[in-house]
Amino acid sequence: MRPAPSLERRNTSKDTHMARHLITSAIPYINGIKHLGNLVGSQLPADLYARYLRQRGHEVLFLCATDEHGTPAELAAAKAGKPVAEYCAEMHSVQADIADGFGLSFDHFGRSSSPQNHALTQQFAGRLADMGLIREVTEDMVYSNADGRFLPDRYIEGTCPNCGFDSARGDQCDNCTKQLDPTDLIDPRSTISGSTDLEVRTTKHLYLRQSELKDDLAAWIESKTDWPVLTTSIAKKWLNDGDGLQDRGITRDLDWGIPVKKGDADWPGMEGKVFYVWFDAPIEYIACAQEWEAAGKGTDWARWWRTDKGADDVTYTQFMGKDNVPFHTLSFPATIKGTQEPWKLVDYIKSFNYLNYDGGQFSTSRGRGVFMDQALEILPADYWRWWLLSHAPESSDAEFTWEAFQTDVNKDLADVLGNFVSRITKFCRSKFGEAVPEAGTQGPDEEALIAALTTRIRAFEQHMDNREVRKSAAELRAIWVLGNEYLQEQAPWTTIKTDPDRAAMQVRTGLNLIRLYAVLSAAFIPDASKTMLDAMQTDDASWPNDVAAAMTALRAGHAFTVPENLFRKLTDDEREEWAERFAGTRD
Ligand code: B3M
Ligand code: ZN
Repeated sequence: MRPAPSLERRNTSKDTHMARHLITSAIPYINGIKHLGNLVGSQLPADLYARYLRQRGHEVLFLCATDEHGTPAELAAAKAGKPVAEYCAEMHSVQADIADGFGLSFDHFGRSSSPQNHALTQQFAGRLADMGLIREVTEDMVYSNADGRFLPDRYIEGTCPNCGFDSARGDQCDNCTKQLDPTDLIDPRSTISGSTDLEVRTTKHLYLRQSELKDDLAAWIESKTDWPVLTTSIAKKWLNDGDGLQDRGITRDLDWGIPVKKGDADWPGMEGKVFYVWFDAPIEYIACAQEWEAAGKGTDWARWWRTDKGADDVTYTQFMGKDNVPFHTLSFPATIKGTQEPWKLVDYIKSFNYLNYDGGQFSTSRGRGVFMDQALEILPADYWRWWLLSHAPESSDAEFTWEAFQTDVNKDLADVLGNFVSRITKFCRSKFGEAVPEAGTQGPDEEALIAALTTRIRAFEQHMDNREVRKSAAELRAIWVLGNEYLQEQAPWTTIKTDPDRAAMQVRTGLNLIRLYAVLSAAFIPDASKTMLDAMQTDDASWPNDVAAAMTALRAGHAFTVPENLFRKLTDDEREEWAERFAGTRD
């Protein structure tokens, strides 16, 4: 029997791939402006994916926030001579503005110090305690006589027992990434005063019994066969070493942070202590959705986060640098799983290697490399977005050099894409006027072009769906090149002398390519994409599911304008000036 017409319509007319995607980027520490290596390791690829999925018609919730607790915030505020809360509020708005400048399309940019995160973190801790997963440990902590206080992990530096690096922090060695306890360090010193007059005193702390969840977590990681090897190899390393799954202290002796409470209730013996920043930071992913709702930007946060409230059909992807992987593959899932409540677990963890700067590392303390605010001072966001994404450190570390940046920007953006747009529009204006010319019909060459485009666009979609950033960029570049090759071979400026109708058709094909490029490139270079659509005087940004149809979207007679140059070339002088400026002179 035929289905009822209404049902049939529902089944056929709707985009059958419509889905719901929750996307989070690792939340940047509040202590200062991030460099381009940080940007390409989390926020930028997350934005690329969010923009793409929205374009494909999916429902997306894209969240990020500032990570405001812990010693980095305290230290930075002290250096700035400001109360921590005031410092954090200021830096949050600085980071939000810069994110905006890069076109990061967060649905909400929250704060881990929000009331929502306070309540939720305390609620999680209380629930974990009820589940028997928290134990109170009386332990020996490092106390600094000179500073008159216990020193949290990050206030202690010393030599790494694992690799011998002489500036390992009390929580982790930046050189070999080993997670450490401060008492592991050789020759420890206070980073507040530099004092080595440290002693060990007794104090009480809460530990999350992650070890209880080891088998569950191991089976879960084992089931993630489609995750990047970088992600699963780090997770498995921690699981197999046992290292990542030792019970973790989740409280600290600090003033600034989320007070230790059992839900709403006081936690006897824990007065004056706060939760460890790595306990509350990932919980902010959830609290951020509550903040998003509280800000009136959406409704029903639970629909994204609670599998009993509709989140079971959400696909959740996290983006982060490799140093954050242990916390997202093991610690945070332990927090979630330990509650045995129906919280949404991550479905895919996309992690990145490091981007290095010109033969070394980016260095915040030495001002080495380009920081996000400086980048926007010297060039518009799209230049950076394109270069960083097309060089995303996926399979290995990558390196930023000014030579590569100049060469690639000039070639890909100015010569290939920009030049194409400018040649077609200017030629059309001079020979046919500022409207899509009517004459001529497409032939075998255009059919071949459409076939080649179709193949590449389908490959591009595949790479984007798989969150393969570099491959997507390479495919997009190849799609731009197809247009250039077509133009070069067809040479309408020659054709017009013998066959003006055919030249008109070639130009019409080129103008439609511009619109197509605007659509396909939008997630990478949103500003240029908008300029192209505006120049084509269309708001038809529909995805080219049918490439042949997309190539006739702009009909004969449709008016357009010649845009300003989309991208300019970077000069040798600029390259040299910038290389010198960002080489790193201590402030
Ligand atoms: N703030 C570290 C970082 O910015 C940390 C990430 C937290 S994600 C929950 O790399
Ligand atoms: Zn080390």
